[in-house]
Amino acid sequence: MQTVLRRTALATVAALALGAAAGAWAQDIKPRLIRFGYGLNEQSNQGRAAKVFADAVEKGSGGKMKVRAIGAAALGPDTQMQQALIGGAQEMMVGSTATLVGITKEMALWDTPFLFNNVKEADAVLDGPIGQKVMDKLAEKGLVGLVYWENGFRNLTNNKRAVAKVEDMEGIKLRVMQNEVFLNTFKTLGANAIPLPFSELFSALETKTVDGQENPFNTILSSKFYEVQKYLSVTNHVYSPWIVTVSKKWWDGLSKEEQKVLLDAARASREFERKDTRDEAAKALADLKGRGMQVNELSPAEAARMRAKLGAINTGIAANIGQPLWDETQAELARLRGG
Ligand code: TF8
Repeated sequence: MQTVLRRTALATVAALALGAAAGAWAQDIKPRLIRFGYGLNEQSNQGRAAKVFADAVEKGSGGKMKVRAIGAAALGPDTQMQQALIGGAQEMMVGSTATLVGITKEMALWDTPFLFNNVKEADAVLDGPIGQKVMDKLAEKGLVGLVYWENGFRNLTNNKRAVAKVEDMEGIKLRVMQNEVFLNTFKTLGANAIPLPFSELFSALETKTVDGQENPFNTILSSKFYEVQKYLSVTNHVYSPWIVTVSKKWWDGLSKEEQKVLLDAARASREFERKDTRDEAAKALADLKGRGMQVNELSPAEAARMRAKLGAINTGIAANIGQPLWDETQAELARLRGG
């Protein structure tokens, strides 16, 4: 009797499991239209990777899920798209982690000047438990983070003078991202820091509302900043990630299958994007010189002085994101550096 009962129970469990699996296949990928917004133009590294993501989603869903990638901030600057995602009016976007700091304070970790020495460290931390922990914080605010892409190491351009030492920053009207850490960083360096959305940057440079800006080589090239900027100083002062995010309101209504299609496609796009960005960055400097930019490096001594001056910023970041997260990151970096 016991055995019979047990057998029946097992058979029932098996039947239920089979039924659930069959049901999952039959109904769990629906036709979906996904508006995926981003700020750079289609010819940028961001635009190329958005297309790779769109293709991967289409393929992974057997053509049912369609991504409409919309660039050049046509759906608004980062902060506006973030609100649209939170409200459920837009499904997805990719943008700077820096513009998310007002929503999720832990994102400020990535704005720490000179946090990573190289892309290997950046990949390890961003794709590891610390990166995940910071990304998971978004859920409380109505966003789901899928993956980090590379924006890259940021460098300074301006129209006033070649910046070879901290003192050269004095009085330069510098556009910064809309975030306290960037504002403080460049105030500390003596610049007149002015927060502006990226979508307004080219015209602000053109009309001389600001003298300069800072972004990776790729963006200086793809956004044609070389047309309106003379000096390029290789400062590598911070590594900026991009982050692919989803409206949580919309995400919660997706099946597990659909969520997996998006996550798999996001991971594939990350692999493509980082390689593409690094390949482009390696050639971009020569290209920018060829287009007439005057490029200078910082001597190791001047770079060290700049770093030391920015040390003060770190205390504020640690306090903001919480000392435990700061300490955990420093420990992880020490481990990666073999310390
Ligand atoms: C910046 C960022 C931009 C990104 C992009 C629009 O300077 O580096 O590249 O926000 O997603 O604003």
